[in-house]
Amino acid sequence: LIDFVDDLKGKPLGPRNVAEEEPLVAVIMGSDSDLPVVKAGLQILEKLKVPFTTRITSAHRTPDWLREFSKSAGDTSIRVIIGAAGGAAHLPGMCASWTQLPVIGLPVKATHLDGQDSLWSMTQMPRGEPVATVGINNSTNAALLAVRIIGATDLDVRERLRVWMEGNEKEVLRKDRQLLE
Ligand code: RP5
Repeated sequence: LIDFVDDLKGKPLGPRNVAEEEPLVAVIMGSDSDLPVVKAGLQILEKLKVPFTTRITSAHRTPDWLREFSKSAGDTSIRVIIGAAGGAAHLPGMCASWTQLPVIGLPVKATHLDGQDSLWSMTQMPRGEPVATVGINNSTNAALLAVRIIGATDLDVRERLRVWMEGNEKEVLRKDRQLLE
């Protein structure tokens, strides 16, 4: 990837609705054992300068805490929630039932079923309670989807994403040309 931060130099930044330090994305997970998977997504949020917060809110071990967090998230600076979980993976679905914020489900490969259990669980939400689920362990896409949702109304974030995508395109084209050498 190109250093997209360099590409942004000299470009004006648009006004922000929320102070830089206030999190726009909450990344919640069922266990600290999910962290290694979540990490790539956090790096994306860091790169694109989207402030985030991370919490451990297990649907089964700390149900009251998950409920409290989910019910109050909408009263804070948070605009999108990424819910990472393995196994039964009820976390993002339960979270979605307690908030009107968009919830992105990140299925984590944590059991002998290789994350398929979590993927299926997250996608089988009942009508009226959507969870936007990404691929197994794909925290990069979970973060990028969160960035897109924020970027729908935050032109500053959208511009950073555009530059980042341009960098990806250049990189793939560079590899394509390398094949001919
Ligand atoms: C889920 O169970 C967590 O999200 C994690 O992916 C999985 C295993 O948790 P640990 O037993 O490693 O804490 O709730």
